[in-house]
Amino acid sequence: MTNNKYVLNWINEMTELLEPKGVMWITGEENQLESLKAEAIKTGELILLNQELLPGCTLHRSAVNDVARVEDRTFICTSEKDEAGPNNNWMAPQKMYSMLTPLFNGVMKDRTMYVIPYSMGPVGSKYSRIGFEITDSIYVVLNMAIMTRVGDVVLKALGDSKDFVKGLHSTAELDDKNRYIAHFPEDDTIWSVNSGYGGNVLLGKKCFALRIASYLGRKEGWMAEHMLILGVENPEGEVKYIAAAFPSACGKTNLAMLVPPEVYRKKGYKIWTVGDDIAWMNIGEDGRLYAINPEAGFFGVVPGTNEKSNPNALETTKKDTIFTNVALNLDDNTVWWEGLNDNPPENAEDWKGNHWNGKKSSERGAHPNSRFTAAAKNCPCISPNWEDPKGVPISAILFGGRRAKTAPLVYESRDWQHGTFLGATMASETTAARTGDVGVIRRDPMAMLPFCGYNMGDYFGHWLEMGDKLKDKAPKIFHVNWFRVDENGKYMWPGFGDNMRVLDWILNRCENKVDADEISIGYVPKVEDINTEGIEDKVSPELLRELLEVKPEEWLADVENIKEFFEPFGDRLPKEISYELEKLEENLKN
Ligand code: GTP
Ligand code: SPV
Ligand code: MN
Repeated sequence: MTNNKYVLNWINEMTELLEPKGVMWITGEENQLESLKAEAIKTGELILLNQELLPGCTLHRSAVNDVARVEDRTFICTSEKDEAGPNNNWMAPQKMYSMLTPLFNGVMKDRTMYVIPYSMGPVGSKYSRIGFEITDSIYVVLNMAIMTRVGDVVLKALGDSKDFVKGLHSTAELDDKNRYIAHFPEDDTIWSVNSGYGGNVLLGKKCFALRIASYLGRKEGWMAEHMLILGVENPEGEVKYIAAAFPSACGKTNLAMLVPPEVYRKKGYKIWTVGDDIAWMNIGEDGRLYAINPEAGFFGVVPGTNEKSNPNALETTKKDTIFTNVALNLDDNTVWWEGLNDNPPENAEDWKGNHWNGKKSSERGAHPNSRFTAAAKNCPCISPNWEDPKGVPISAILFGGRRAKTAPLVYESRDWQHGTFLGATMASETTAARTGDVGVIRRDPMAMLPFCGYNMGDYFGHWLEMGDKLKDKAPKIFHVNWFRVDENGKYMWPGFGDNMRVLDWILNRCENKVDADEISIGYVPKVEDINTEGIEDKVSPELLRELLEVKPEEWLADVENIKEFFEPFGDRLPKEISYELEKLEENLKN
């Protein structure tokens, strides 16, 4: 397959460790992937869905105790503990290798070892990176073939270089105490064992494109971020790009594929999707910040996706999609999930494969973190520039999360340093995308808490350095919150397509077209500058005022919580961030 001696040496070493029944290199050819799919259907690893209604689509059920990322089993293994920081679980590399080696020893005796050469980013872009994933799971192979560019083209692009990430994965099916997702940033290596689920096993995604890449980005002067990328086309046909970091299951895919409200569509506005989860950002020749989407597909949250909330995502999943952990309608062999429609199937199987009557059962049909894996090229609003090797220039960066209170609908930072502080102090209610409690407020800087491959104190420093380099060409930084609730616990803002109205204000700010009020936390919109044409019945000026309200007592409580969160970072917390925190407290008290 390749003469690259670094690749071959490593593959030989791994083959000796894993003792596979056979080895198969993934070439990227359609017929190879098709025959693997057929094999997985035969063994039950995949269920073939109705091929007339959902051509090429399959359903996969993961083990019931293996349905989300496991942050408590995820490690950054650097020589120094401080390098990993208080934001990560740490173990010395040698200790982790020694602990995991016996788990991998002979683990593929009865299985085929698949070798997947893959590229994060368009093959040939100077910003792209190459990785290999060794796995014993066809599900992983087929997902990687959608989520990344795989096969011979990648080997060709690599040539004889030793610049690649070595990923090892085995589903293993051991006791779940033996589940480990270990990263060795100093060796460009990832070892994942005993999980079959998404972010734990699709090693190009969170493991490489965020944890390893953030580490590389700091060394090399670029950024790997948990951000969607979208383009807003105005009636004049100009496209401005926005990148936005929201924590897992907090609305990136939905915002990236937004359908503007009718009043905007009529005028000729359009949204183009570049990416829905990860952005790699570099300073371009003109000194601006450019983003590429390193992925080639979407691994999106299924529940809540419907014709109204996200028609583009729904359309994207109509062909060649792998559904994971949704309900199976036995009458027509299609899939169903909570929030698709009000008509759950009666004759069905739930995500665990148990017989399920959706009209009678009080149990869920789909797991809250059920997912679709679908190709970006099948998305109706995919940007014509989504594979541009130089990326797209970013005008604005958004931070946001799920905050029932405290955070207003939108506000703007005073400058890059203050914007970095906004990111560093982000918080959100936890979701089902990770195992653990749901709905608990936690601080999640830049939505990167589970994904930053090094000490977050240094990460904030890296953000500040990027700002120093970008100077007046830096994107403006904003904070948004679609999730504020009223006293009955109901969302106050309609969200989804109507988020366009907030993007509109943001771009107007970027072009100095509207004024704003400077208050303690930054700039907030004047109520009359948020366009509510067409939703006046839902969003009155009073409601908008409430959505934008900043209550000093809530914010001062937040300040205390931020201090507690920053504490363990000690000296690694940049002084600029401490300064911004002091200034915020002072502003709130005055
Ligand atoms: P990851 O793939 O885990 O990184 O998640 P994500 O950030 O892409 O989140 P996604 O867009 O899939 O949204 C997660 C959930 O939030 C879904 O159930 C959506 O229906 C819901 N959601 C998204 N946008 C909005 C919004 O504007 N308002 C409300 N109320 N809910 C939203
Ligand atoms: C997330 O949890 O942020 C995801 C899904 O995008 S996973 O790939 O599992 O990380
Ligand atoms: Mn994500």
